[in-house]
Amino acid sequence: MALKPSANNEHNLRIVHGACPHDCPDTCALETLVDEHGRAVRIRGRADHPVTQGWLCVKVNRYLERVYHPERLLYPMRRVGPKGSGEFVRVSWDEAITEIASRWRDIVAQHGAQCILPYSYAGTIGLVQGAVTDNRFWNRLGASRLVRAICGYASEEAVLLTVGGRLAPSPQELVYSKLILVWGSNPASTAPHVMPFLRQAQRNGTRVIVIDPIRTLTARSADQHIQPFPGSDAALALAMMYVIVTEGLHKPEWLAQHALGWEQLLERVLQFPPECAAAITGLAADTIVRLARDYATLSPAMLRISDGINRHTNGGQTVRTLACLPAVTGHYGLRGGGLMYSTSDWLKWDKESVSHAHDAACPPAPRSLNMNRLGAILTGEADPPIYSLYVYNGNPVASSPNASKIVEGLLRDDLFTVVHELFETDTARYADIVLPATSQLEQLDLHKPYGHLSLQYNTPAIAPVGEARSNWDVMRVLAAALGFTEKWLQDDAETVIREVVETTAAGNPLLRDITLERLQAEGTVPLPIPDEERVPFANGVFRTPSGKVEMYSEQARAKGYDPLPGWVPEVEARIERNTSTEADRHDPLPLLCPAAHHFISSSLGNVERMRAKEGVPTLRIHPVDAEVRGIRSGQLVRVGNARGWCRLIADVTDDVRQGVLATTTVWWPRFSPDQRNVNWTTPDRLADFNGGSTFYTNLVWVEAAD
Ligand SMILES: Nc1nc2c(c(=O)[nH]1)N[C@H]1C(S)=C(S)[C@@H](COP(=O)(O)OP(=O)(O)OC[C@H]3O[C@@H](n4cnc5c(=O)[nH]c(N)nc54)[C@H](O)[C@@H]3O)O[C@H]1N2
Ligand SMILES: Nc1nc2c(c(=O)[nH]1)N[C@H]1C(S)=C(S)[C@@H](COP(=O)(O)OP(=O)(O)OC[C@H]3O[C@@H](n4cnc5c(=O)[nH]c(N)nc54)[C@H](O)[C@@H]3O)O[C@H]1N2
Ligand code: SF4
Ligand SMILES: [Mo]
Repeated sequence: MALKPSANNEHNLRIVHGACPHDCPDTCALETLVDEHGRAVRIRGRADHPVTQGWLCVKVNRYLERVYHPERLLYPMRRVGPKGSGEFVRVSWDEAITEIASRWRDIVAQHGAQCILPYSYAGTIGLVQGAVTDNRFWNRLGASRLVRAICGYASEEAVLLTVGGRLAPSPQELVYSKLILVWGSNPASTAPHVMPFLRQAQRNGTRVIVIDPIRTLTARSADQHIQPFPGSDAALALAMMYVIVTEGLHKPEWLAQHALGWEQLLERVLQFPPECAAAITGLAADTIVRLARDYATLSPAMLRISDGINRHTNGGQTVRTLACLPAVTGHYGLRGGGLMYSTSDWLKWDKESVSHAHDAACPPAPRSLNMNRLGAILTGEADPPIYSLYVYNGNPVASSPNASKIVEGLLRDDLFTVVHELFETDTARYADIVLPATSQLEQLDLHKPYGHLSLQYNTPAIAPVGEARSNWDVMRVLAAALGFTEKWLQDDAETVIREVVETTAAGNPLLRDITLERLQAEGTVPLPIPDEERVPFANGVFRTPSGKVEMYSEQARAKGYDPLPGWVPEVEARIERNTSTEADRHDPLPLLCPAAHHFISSSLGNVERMRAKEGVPTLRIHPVDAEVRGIRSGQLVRVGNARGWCRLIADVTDDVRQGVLATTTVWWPRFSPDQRNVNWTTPDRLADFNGGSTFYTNLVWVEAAD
């Protein structure tokens, strides 16, 4: 148990500035209070930070329970039992590194370095412990490259094709909106520091409308909640455009000046009158008409999306269609209007200094493998096969789709698996070698948020727990063990940050006054964006090749996509009906599995307090759908399809619309019935754009299981 300092003994404590490392757009500014024994006794949000505003979310507020968790991995281990048994013995770091290096040397000699695959995603999204670790060593080795497409790859590409940059305004700008349309996004759980600005706007009279098949925490406090069928949103957006145009509420002059391909898009729009979209979305035509009028007339309107909406087989086209809406109404470039997706492109780190991919020491670029296909890759899709997998910042057995295939792959006798982790996750159980990782309080890093516009420096607050080492420190020793002598593989984290910041600053005036020393001294450093540039696209220039909103996109066409936005049904198409009868009880229904309030993907899923608050892995099912299947609340149910099944606890509720099922994720399989979670059912099929994931295009049957 962490000691709680009272206000009057806080002066004995050292305050260390940090950054929340998790995959959350808020990237909170942390203050860790450390006592004279070097132990962290408290963690809190910085009061002087414009977005953190002195508070942390429920997940990280009691972070020390994770940092000092009794099950932290403390030293390297080697497997002694069968794969998956969790039987390990302690070894030294030297032994572990020597064994990994020698196995890899053999694999490189026999099969080539491309038979080694790093697998990681967003355990920490720092520059050094994330991006640099994901690149430098692996590029030097010539390992297969991982396409990190599990989260927002389709929406990212859709936004880039349409407006040319992920340039969301900072959340503070929401107070200037007259309407905030929160579309397939649940900030009350997933970006909680957006909420005070949304509330402030509501107090000023702003209307907030949430579009989500589930009555989420965000939807509960909205002025209106609209529940379409999943995967139908592009049809809804096209029908909104239909109403806007036929009622003359669009902005023809703006479109003529700033949009490319409006005439072609209009032809498509005219195929989606509200009655037609009503049948696709399961909404009343009148709801669509009123939504369209509100969106066009309550100006400026902000369209808030995140990545939830893109995890469908039609996710790319859906986001492209949505990104055209603010153009039809001329909301782009207005303070409080436009598209609020991600802030990632306000500043881009110099790619080469992050990756050193073009350094002479690196072999030619090897093949790229999409992480969404991990199970397939390990069981035959990759040719030549993968003989070694190195996992860090990720927990694929819990969080990646079609998990039974992943487990099948991890059980291969000829696969050498290394997992670098803070905990013995379900994935770590299949490792041949387990390495202990530091937590954010024990490592150094620099963070560039994707939800606001301040850089956050993270100074280590405490010494590593046990023998834990940071991601980058392990890369450095592995590089040395393999005889890679380049300086950029040996530099410490601070030197790496200096290099990336200085190299980026050379080509970017935003960093002119931002030095490593300043980041260290201040912890939080706002990007000095001039006032007249704070509103994205205020000058009417978009970052596309034409400088316009590209409704018609030549780049999309060149990639083999439909060059125009539009709606296509999902690949696992739902049976379109609004009713349910006894005869329908065996029909499959779409199962959504969005983010849980108390976890971040599977991270924190082993912290007792978070698990207790989250309760149990439930299946939310509408009373009508439950009735025909004879399902009651509290009952164990089984959901499944050709990929696999899992058991969940039924929660009969009209929080989900009829014809749609929902669970929340990501539960650790270990803490789920049958040691399997919903990802035993989710597809490893790729989205329409960019190899994105499709977790939410998932039809399952559901039946009582007890
Ligand atoms: N508490 C918490 N916070 C998190 C995370 C977490 O796991 N827990 N995860 C982090 C990560 S990795 C990410 S990417 C972000 C995600 O942040 P969000 O995108 O806000 O979260 P999701 O829960 O993935 O999806 C948001 C909503 O989209 C809805 N949705 C799904 N499909 C459709 C559709 O077809 N149409 C419509 N209209 N709505 C749809 C879901 O019902 C869900 O409520 O959150 C980050 N923050
Ligand atoms: N069913 C379902 N599955 C989903 C989603 C969903 O909505 N539904 N969402 C998907 C999304 S949006 C995402 S982004 C992915 C996320 O997938 P992952 O990025 O794999 O996220 P986590 O499952 O949280 O696993 C991260 C792991 O990294 C570890 N870790 C944290 N910090 C460090 C560190 O510094 N070093 C090392 N070595 N390890 C560290 C944590 O302990 C944790 O076990 O999940 C996806 N999975
Ligand atoms: S998870 Fe998000 S809201 Fe919570 S502390 Fe971290 S950055 Fe802030
Ligand atoms: Mo994500």
